[in-house]
Amino acid sequence: GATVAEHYRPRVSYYMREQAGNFHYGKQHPMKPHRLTLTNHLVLNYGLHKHMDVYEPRRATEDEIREFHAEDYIDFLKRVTPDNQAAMQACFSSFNIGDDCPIFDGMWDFCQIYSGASIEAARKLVSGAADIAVNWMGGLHHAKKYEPSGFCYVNDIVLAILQLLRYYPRVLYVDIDIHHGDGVQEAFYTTDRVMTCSFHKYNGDFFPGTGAIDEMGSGLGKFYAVNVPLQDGIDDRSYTQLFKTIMTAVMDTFKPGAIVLQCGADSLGCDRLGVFNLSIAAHGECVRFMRRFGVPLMVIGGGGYTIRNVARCWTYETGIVCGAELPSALPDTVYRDFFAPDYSLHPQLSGRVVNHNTRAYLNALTARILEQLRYLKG
Ligand code: VJV
Ligand code: CA
Ligand code: ZN
Repeated sequence: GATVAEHYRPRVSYYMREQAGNFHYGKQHPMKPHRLTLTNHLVLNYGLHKHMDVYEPRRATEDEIREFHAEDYIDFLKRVTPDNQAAMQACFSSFNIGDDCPIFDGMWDFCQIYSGASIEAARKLVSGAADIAVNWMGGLHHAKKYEPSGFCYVNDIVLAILQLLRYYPRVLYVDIDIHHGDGVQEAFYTTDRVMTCSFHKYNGDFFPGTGAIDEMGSGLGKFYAVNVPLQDGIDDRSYTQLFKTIMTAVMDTFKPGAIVLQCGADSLGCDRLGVFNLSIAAHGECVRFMRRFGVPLMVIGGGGYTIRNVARCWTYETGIVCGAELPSALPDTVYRDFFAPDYSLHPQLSGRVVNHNTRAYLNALTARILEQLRYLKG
């Protein structure tokens, strides 16, 4: 099991509902809620529940979801089913339903479950009863006020940040999913109370197509959106160095009262949809780095499509937030076969990936972002 390695022992709240792992987006769809079940089994069998308060959160209510989403979009989500979707789409507009965001059985229930957990996690931080709150079910950063997008229907992150803003003057959002955190950025684009900062693959074509470095916010929010566009194959050293340099400057200038960290695991090497080359150790190093600031921290999931690695990554990161050290040999679970042949928390990455982010590119990127942040000073 886990052994405690650090002196700093934050109070950690962990949100999970067993049912969440049983939803299906559809055969062949890359988003697999089963990764949540795998994660949970590893977390429990490592004994990490002894280091946290584990909660089975309630569902978000319609009123709570209305704090961000439009009434008729919510009506649509609530009422549409695989059987009535043709008729529903004829009377409502189609709301961007399609291959990426299919109508599946229990979809609204799934939305209420993952969003309820993020809202509760945020309230737990506000109440002061936890220093860190973890919800691997959440992190669905693409959902918009009026429509679903990129596997995301309800934007639990926006809902959680709205809760945090009731108490904290400034909230920092950090997104290490390989995709741009467009839904969260858009929701807070014109305010200086939320800084959004996304690291992502960007070439104008990779989904969702936004997140260029010159998207910086507008009105009062000008300079409060930070975008870090990256190319294929970024490796551990480049990424962690870039992340730490930028986050140090962000923390120093923005001074948030709370941090929301979206930990999409599709930035890992070997991800089914991803093109980066990060190890679980490097991904986790970003979590460790944000934890060190000692600011109330919400840690949420997101993408991740090679599900054996998603479960490994989020388990490792659950250990990190607890300050626990996990032995590399995975504990036995009923899902042991997923982790063959190595049965290790830290599988070997493929050594054959080329890093298309040159030193010169990364240096120029860093310089531009540090310059953007200088406008916030004073
Ligand atoms: O690239 C796209 C959009 C298309 C249109 C729809 N087709 C299916 C794919 C191309 C332009 N969408 C992305 C969405 C990525 C969402 C990432 C979500 C997150 O990780 O950031 C947060 C949770 C995309 N990439 C790959 C796929 N869609 C994809 C979707 C499928 C699929 C295979 C690939 C949907 C159904 C099936 N296969 C059967
Ligand atoms: Ca991102
Ligand atoms: Zn993603």
